[in-house]
Amino acid sequence: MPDFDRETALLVVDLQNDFAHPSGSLSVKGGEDVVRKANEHIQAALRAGALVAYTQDWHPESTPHFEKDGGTWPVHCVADSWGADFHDELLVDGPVVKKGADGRDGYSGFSVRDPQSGETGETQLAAILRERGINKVYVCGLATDYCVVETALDATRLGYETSLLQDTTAGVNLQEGDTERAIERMRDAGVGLR
Ligand code: VGL
Ligand code: ZN
Repeated sequence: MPDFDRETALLVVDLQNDFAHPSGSLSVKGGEDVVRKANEHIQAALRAGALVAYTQDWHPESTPHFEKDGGTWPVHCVADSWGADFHDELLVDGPVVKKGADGRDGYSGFSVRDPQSGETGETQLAAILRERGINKVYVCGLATDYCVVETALDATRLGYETSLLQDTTAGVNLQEGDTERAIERMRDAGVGLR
């Protein structure tokens, strides 16, 4: 079990229907188990007075992120659609950061990127953690090989003592082994594996 206290945040990454529900457009295998396990951590975190912060992938209808517009992915997490909603079993009790609402995307919960210019910017997440005096974060959610890895790497870069809740995440695995490689990258960057 992670050690939660008032200076710790649990970051719950993208537990939205399109990733976590079996009929989501980018459904990740085991997504609903991740929701259930996340709920246990969320309850423990709240009991200990820790912050629980959530991210949502939040895309416009057209974006170079989507295959139909020249990118990689099937249409998913379009702003205000069912697919972008949190899975309805998820306990939501804390600040929510929507990534990409302005058409910029990127995988990390901390940063966004203009798909045309490549210019990067910050989301509200770092400010939320700063305001609460957070020094340690645990990361869980979907998907290990995209948004979870990038969020965890940014958290360590920003100086947070960062751990991945390894049984509370699952990967897309576009290529076989992507999840293992993502875990290697986190380990190499000093992210704790729990
Ligand atoms: C994600 C693929 C595309 C994620 C977001 O949340 O990991 N993956 N957009
Ligand atoms: Zn996306």
